[in-house]
Amino acid sequence: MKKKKAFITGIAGFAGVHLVNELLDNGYQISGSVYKDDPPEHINYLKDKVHLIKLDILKPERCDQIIKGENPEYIFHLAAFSSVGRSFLHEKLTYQVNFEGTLNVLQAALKLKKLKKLIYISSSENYGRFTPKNKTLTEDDPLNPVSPYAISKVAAEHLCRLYFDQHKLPVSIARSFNHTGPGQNENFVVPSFCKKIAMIEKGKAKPVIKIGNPKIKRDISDVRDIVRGYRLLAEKGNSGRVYQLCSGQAVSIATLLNKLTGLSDKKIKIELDDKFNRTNDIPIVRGSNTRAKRELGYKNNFKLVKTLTDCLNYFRNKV
Ligand code: A2R
Repeated sequence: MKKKKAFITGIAGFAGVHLVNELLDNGYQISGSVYKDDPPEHINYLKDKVHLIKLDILKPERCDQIIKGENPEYIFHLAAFSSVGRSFLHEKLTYQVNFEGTLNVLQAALKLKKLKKLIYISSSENYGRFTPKNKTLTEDDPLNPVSPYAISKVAAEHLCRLYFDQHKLPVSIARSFNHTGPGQNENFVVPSFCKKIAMIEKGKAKPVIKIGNPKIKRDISDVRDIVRGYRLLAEKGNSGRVYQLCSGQAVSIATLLNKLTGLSDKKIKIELDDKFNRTNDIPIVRGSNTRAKRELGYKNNFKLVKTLTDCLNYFRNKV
C-alpha cells in the first residue's frame, strides 16, 4: 500500500519523537524539521528512521523551499517556543516563533498541490483564567490568555481559521491539555519529580521533595495518547475546527507526587515551600474530550500510573 507522506515541524521536540512512532506504526513516510537545541538523543533516535532537515521557521523562503520540496499530504506543525514560564522572559521571540513562524508554515502549505490536512498544535493555556473555577472546559469556551505563550497560540489559532475561511487551506486545530511521558524535559512538573526521585534512589540527592500548592489540579494525558489524537485529527478531523485533546479528569499535584513516590522503595519526605507557588496559578484545569471522542474516535488508553512509571524509568536510566 502507498505510504502517506507527512512533514512534522519540531520533529525532534518532546511530542515530535512520539508522533514519529505513532505515524511509523500507521504506515506514514515521514520527514521533519530540526532546529538548534534539539536533544542529541532525540536526533540519534530519529536519524535512521526519518528524513531530518534543518529549518528555522522564521525564514519564509526556507519554509517554502523545504515544504515544497517534501511535498507532503499531511503537515503537523509542532515547532514552537513551548515554555509558558520562559515566554515571559522572551516575549518577542515567543510571538515571532509561534505567530510569524506559523504564518510562514501556512503560507508554504498554501502552495502545495497534494496537501490533505495541516494540524496546528494549540494549547489549553489559551483559556487562561475562567469562571466558575471548577468548570469543565469545552471548545466553545472563551479564550482569555494570560501569558505571552498563550497570546501567541490564540493569535496563531485565528490565523489558521483565516487561512481556512479565506484560502480553503485544510487546517484543523488541536487544543492539547497538559501531557507528559518519557523524554519530556525537567522544567515540567512530572519530569521534575521523576528526576528528583531517580537522583534520590541513586544517592545523589537528599530524600526530600519541595513543592508549591499541592491542591492545584491539571488534566494530564500521556503524550502517546495525545499524538494519536494528532494522527486521528489528520485522518478524520474537520478543517477549520478545534478539537480538545485531554483526559477529562483533573489530578492534583499531591496525587501525582504520592503515586510517583509510591513507585520508589525509598522513603521520601514532601515539604511545602512558598517559593514554588505561582501568584496567578489557576486552581483546576479540566477539559471535555467529547468532541474528539465523537468525531475522531479519540480516547486516552494510557493509565496514569503507566505514564508515571515510564517517566520515572526514563530518568532512572538518565541520571
Ligand atoms: O529549540 P529547539 O532547538 O529544541 O527546537 C524546537 C523547535 N523550534 C523551532 N523550529 C524551527 N524554527 C524555530 N524558530 C524554532 N523554535 C523552536 O520546536 C523544538 O524542537 C520544537 C518544539 O518542541 P518542544 O519544545 O519539545 O515542545 P513539545 O512539548 O514537543 O510541544 C510541541 C507542540 C508545541 O507547539 C507546543 O506549544 C504544544 O505542542 O504544546
